[in-house]
Amino acid sequence: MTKQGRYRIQTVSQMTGISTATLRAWERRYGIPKPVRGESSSYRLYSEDEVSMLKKLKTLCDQGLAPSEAIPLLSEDIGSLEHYDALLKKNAEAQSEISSTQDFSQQIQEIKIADSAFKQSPSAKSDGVRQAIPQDPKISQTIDLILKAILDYQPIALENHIRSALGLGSPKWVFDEIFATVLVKIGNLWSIGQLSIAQEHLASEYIGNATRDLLRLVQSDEGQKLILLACVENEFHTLPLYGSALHFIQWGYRVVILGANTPARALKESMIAIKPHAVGLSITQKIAIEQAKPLMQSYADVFEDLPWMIGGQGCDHLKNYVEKLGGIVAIGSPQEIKQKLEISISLQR
Ligand code: B12
Repeated sequence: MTKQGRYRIQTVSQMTGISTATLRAWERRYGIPKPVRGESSSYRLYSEDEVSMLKKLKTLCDQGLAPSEAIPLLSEDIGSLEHYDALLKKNAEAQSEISSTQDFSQQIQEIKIADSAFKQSPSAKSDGVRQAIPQDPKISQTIDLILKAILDYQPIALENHIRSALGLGSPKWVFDEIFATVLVKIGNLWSIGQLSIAQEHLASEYIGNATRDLLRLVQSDEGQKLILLACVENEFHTLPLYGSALHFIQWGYRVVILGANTPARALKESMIAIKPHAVGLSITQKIAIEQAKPLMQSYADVFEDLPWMIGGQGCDHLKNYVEKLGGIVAIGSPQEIKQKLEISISLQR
C-alpha cells in the first residue's frame, strides 16, 4: 500500500464504481479523498490507500449509509467486514426510529447525489438559482423528511412534517431556513429531471398553505405602515412574495398581498382603496430587459410619487432602469433594503 498519488480520477472511478462527479463532490463537501495534484499537470492523483478507502466508503454507502454517516466510520480501526456489519446494524437500528425501512436513507441518498449532480450541471451556474446548504442536522433531517414526502406523493406525511417544521423557529426563520431550502432543492431536482412538475406543484400547494397560515398569524391588523405586495404581470411565483411579506412584517410593516400576475391597473385600484405607504413588486422569472422596460414604466406611471420597490431572483438586471424610474431595487442585505425603504417612505410623508 502507498500514499503516493498515482491514479487519475477516471481510473479511480473504474476501480471503485464511484462516478467522477461523486468523487469530486465528496472531496468538496467532506474533504475526502484528498488527491494530490500532478507536478506537471493539474490532474488529481489518488494513492492506493485512497482507492482502498473509497472502496470501503462505497460498500458502506451501498448498504444504505449516507456518505456523511459512513465517513466517520472510516477513521475507526476497521479491519474486517464483520466489523462493518456490526456498525451498519447499529446504524440501521437508529435509522428505523426515523423511518421503518432503509428505503428512506436510500432515497435521501439519491436526493443528495442528484443535488450534487445539479451543482455540477450548467443550470447551477445560471442566474436566479440559489444554493441551499443547511448546516444543523436537525434542520437537514426535517428538510429531508419533507422532500421524501413530496417524492413519495404522501400528502399526510407532508402536512405532518411541515407542521413539525413550524415548531422549530420563528415564522420568518422557518420560511427562510426550511421552506425556502426545500423549494430551492426542488427547483434543482426539477431542473435536472429528477422531480416532476406534479411533485413541484404538490410542494408549492402545501408549503403555500402553511406560509399563508403563518402570515395570517403574525400579521397585526392595525397601527403600522402598510405595504401593498404583488407579483408583476405574468409572474406566478407567489411563494417568494410570501417570503418577502414575512420580512416586511418582521420590519414592523403590515402587508396586503394581492398575489400572482398583477398588472399595473389592478394595483392602481387597490392603491386608491387602501392607501399603502409603499408598494413591493416581486419578480422571480427573469424578464428580458426590452420587455421589462415597458412593464416597469407601466408601474411607475401608476405609482407616481408613492415609494415602490422590486425584489426577487429576477430583478438584479433591472436595477439601473428601475432606479431611473424612481423605484428601489431590493439588492443587498435585509438591513440595507429595510433602510432604503424607510428613507423613501420618510421622504414621501
Ligand atoms: C415553486 C416553483 C414554481 C412554482 C411556483 C409556485 C408558487 N406559488 O410560487 C410553479 C410550479 C408554478 C413554477 C412555475 C414556473 N417556474 Co418555477 N420555480 C419554483 C421554485 C422551485 C421555487 C421558487 C421559490 O419559492 N423559491 C424560494 C423563495 C423563498 O426564494 P426567493 O425567490 O429567493 O425569494 C426571496 C427573495 O428573492 C425575496 N423577494 C422575493 N420577492 C420579493 C419582493 C420584494 C419587494 C422584496 C423586498 C424581496 C423579495 O424574498 C424572498 C424570501 O426571502 C424555483 C427554484 C428556485 N431556485 O427558487 C423555480 C424557478 C424560480 N422556476 C423557474 C421556471 C423557469 C419556471 C417556469 C417558467 C417553468 C415552466 N417551464 O413552466 C414557470 C413560470 C411560471 C411563471 N410565469 O411565473 C426557474 C426560473 C429561472 C429564471 N431565473 O428565470 C427556477 C429558478 C427553476 C430553475 N432552477 O430553473 N415554479
